[in-house]
Amino acid sequence: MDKNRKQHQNDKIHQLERDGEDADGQMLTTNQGLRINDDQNSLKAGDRGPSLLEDFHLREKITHFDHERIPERVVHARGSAAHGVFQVYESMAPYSKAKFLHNPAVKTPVFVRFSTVVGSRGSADLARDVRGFAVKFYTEEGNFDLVGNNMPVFFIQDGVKFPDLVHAVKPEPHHEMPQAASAHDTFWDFISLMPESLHMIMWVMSDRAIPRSFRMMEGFGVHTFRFVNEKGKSRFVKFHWKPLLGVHSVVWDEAQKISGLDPDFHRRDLWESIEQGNYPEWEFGVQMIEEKDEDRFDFDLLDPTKLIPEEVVPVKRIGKLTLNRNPDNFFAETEQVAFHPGHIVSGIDFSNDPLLQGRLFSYTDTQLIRLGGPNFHEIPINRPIAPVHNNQRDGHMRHTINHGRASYHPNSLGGGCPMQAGQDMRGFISYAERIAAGKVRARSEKFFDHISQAALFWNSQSHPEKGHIVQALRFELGKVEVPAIRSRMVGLLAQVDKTLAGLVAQGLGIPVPTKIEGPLNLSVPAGQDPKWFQPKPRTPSLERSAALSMSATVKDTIKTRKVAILAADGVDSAALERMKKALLAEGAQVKVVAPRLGVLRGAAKGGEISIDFSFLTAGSVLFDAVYIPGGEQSIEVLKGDAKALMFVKEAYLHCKAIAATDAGIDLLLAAHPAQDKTALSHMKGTQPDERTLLRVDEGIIASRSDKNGRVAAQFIHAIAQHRHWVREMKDQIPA
Ligand code: HDE
Repeated sequence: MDKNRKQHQNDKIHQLERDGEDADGQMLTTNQGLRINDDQNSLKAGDRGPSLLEDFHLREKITHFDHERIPERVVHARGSAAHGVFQVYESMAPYSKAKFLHNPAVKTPVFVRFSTVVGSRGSADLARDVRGFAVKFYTEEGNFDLVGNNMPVFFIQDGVKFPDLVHAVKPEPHHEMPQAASAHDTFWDFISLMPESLHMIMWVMSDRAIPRSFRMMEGFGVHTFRFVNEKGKSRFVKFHWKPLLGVHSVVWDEAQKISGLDPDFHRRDLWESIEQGNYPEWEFGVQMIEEKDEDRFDFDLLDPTKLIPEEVVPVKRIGKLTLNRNPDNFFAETEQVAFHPGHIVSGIDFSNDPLLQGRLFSYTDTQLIRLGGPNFHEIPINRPIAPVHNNQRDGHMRHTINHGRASYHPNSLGGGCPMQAGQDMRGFISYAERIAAGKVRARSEKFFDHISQAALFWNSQSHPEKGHIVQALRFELGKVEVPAIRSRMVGLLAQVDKTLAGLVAQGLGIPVPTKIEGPLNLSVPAGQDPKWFQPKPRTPSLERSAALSMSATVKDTIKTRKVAILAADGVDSAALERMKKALLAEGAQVKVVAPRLGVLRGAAKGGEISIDFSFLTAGSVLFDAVYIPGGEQSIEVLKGDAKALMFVKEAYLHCKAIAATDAGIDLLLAAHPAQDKTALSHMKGTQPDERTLLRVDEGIIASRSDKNGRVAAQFIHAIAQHRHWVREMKDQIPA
């Protein structure tokens, strides 16, 4: 067993190992355990004859192969997962009787699956999309699944609209295009008729939809849940995951290029980080609301298109999630894991959010078709570590061999077992919410303000973030073919913000409609006649919320960031090694990229450097920053290499930190977009005061005489800022 696995044993891992298989030193057998003598030739009548039906090995092998696939998830098909642990910081017993939230010494095993929503199983990781963030806690009192997303709100308010939403966003049914993209007519047709989607649309059009890494995104339970304590007191609760590395994203141009260069970018990042011991971490946060305060908000707590601003109810950080072990087998674990928002433990309960209520039906139902029957809870990854005893029996692929005659309750033949657990024995009791209502198909009128929080999100974004939202909408609506859909959508955006709508309209070359084209979606306020619904005008009670912008996120670390060092034969190997050492000391990863693979000869005697990637196998979009060491000969080669020039140019246009020393500055100049050349040209061939060369605010750190090693320190600071958007204002040239 490797070190990583030994170090991170927990109750779930022990349990999984009972089903593990290891072929080291073993003989090849059939599924019946018969040793196979020849796996190269089928059984034939003569060496040129037809194959014989008798060949049970051939038939078994091919039949199994023919049945290897199961239906992919109808949504969230593309995913990646890891094992880990959760530990609470301090006992939450005053709020929840859930035992796994009581003892800070207890490490609860978890399995976490991240996903995109729209694309199929083989689609690219960097699609513009919501990311699933599903956590299965294997608690000693049963499994608790927190099946959330990386955005705190959702497109729709009621589960009954989910099939419509998914049909609209999936590839169009007549020609199955486009794959893993919302930029097409059916999606925007639906959205433009569903004003309740507007808040979520702002999130999906923001850079949150193209994360830098799963390790650098937030997670949200989305719906309001309940905490219930030992005394039966209930509080409403919203769940949050806060990444310790901060929330960071790539830019759209980059996302599209990553999808070509490495469609597994997020999957690889998660896998490699765990293999390298850089365990991804999140803090678990809760916003708790007293029952008596349920109506104090200007939106309904049951409405999943609204969030509770952190300024209004702060997020209390109550524990930490650490992912420390990759799965052994993708299919057995990541593909077969079955999450369900209805898997809860005593101390946690549901609210009446109509979207959550719809989900409570859907997830078991979907596993029946996807995993083939009602025994999916017996698949190793889904099995709780808490004991399971009940009178459910049989069905496809039953593993458990239940002993005894009695499979019913009450019984006397089995001594009345298994017994119901009283409250004092931690039997689950649903929260006894009082409900006095008529049975109606309706939603509360408080759900109808679709604009205020969309505007709150927009107003809370930094200038560059706003620019990216405008560009995303221009891109998405630009791909729409029916002009009326574009126009209707711009009309809705105008309800959120006139400037936003104006900028999008300008990119599309259309006017902003003066009034919303009706009728939009039909909706029925409680107790009233059905009517065509128009969004209520916005009534914001809060203008801005800092937590909604990524600009104020963690920016004091370069841990796990990937830095490319560009070099060719004759590179200043001493400078290269010096920079590499400084970056590694801060926890970054450093890769040498050169015109070819193999080993480089350094300028100094004896300096040999191994190359990690050639310009053919890597692009700047796979890195967070670039360093160009000097060495006249190396720089001459790189200047003549179109791919090396493109590498630097792209890194510049994607606003990444770039450092160059000595002759390295000449490559930077050669690759630099034309209009900025004047700003940099004073560096060429002169020895000016170093201060003028350190353009730290723009993330460009260049020096022809780095005697005191200032470049490394400044470069590290610049990488930690993630991106230097100030450059974006100057340069609109796509790389
Ligand atoms: Fe899901 N969703 N969903 N969903 N969802 C599924 O379950 C569904 C919703 C989420 O990594 C499916 O096992 C309905 C909101 C995640 O395996 C399916 C509705 C949120 C995952 C399903 C919603 C989510 C799923 C597909 C509206 C964020 C991936 C396969 C009523 C809070 C879990 C499966 C994994 C998966 C149905 C809305 C998150 C079909 C009907 C809101 C992270 O059952």
